Amino acid sequence: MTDAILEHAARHGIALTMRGAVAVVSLRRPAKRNALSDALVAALRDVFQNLPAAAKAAVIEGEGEHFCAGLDLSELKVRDAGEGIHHSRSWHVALDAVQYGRVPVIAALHGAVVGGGLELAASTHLRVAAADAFFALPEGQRGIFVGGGGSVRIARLMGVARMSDLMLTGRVASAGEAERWNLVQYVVDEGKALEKASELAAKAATNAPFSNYAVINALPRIQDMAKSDGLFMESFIATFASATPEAAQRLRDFLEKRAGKVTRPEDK
Ligand code: 1HE
Repeated sequence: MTDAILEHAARHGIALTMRGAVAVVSLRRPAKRNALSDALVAALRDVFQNLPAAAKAAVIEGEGEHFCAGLDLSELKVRDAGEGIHHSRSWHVALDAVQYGRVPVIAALHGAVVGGGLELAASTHLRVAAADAFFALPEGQRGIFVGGGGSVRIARLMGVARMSDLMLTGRVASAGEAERWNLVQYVVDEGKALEKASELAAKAATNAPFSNYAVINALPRIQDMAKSDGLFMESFIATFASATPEAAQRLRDFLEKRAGKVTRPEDK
């Protein structure tokens, strides 16, 4: 990660702070509710394509009262077909950089998680919502459609029927509904999402890097495959993982009683 990328990103509303092995990426345009301008989307791409080597996991959060109000509507204009496709594809590149990078990314959500903000959240690997988070897809009300990968990623998380409900009726989902719908994996008290996401990221950062890489890069691709292709691919990934020196060391550590055991959940 060069200083030039960081400075450029900071000018366009993206800040990066290292907290141990966790890169905290912050949307910093609170006056515009962290609306995603074209420059901010490009900065997000640059930051995730160039995370510092010391980063073993990342958190993405939004400054101010809301995680993200989605596409910056002040930049929305009538585009010809070519321009429109390039615009949508630029989001796909940026959000692919979040999803298919080297490290797991955890979203800390609060307030509005709307439109492109929800598409961004869906490109991360785990989502933590504060109790005040709310989720909506107001594209239909604005006369547009999801263009940042939502028709694939959001639909896969919550299902087409629920996504259609949000888009057709303007329904706004609460944090509790989002958890029941599989959109978020954790709900915490208001003001606690960043803390919880950082704690989870710090845990993920202790896994073997190749295992994390396989979870974030192989799992979603295997879901896209036919069952027998997926099973075949799984055998390859499992073999690569267990052939790493790190796997050999970690297995020895367990067998020689130097590694932690799996323990019961605290609430049981
Ligand atoms: C914005 C945006 C924005 C706020 N683009 N400027 N997204 C939406 O349709 C959501 C539109 N926003 C809202 O519904 C609300 O702003 C919120 C629920 C997110 C927040 O409400 P609130 O009361 O805290 O803030 P506010 O007073 O509405 O907004 C504060 C300022 O941010 C105001 O500007 P100001 O100059 O008057 O101070 C708003 O205009 C500005 N602002 N949201 C631009 N989105 C790849 S395709 C993705 C397609 C989509 O994302 S569609 C969904 C777009």
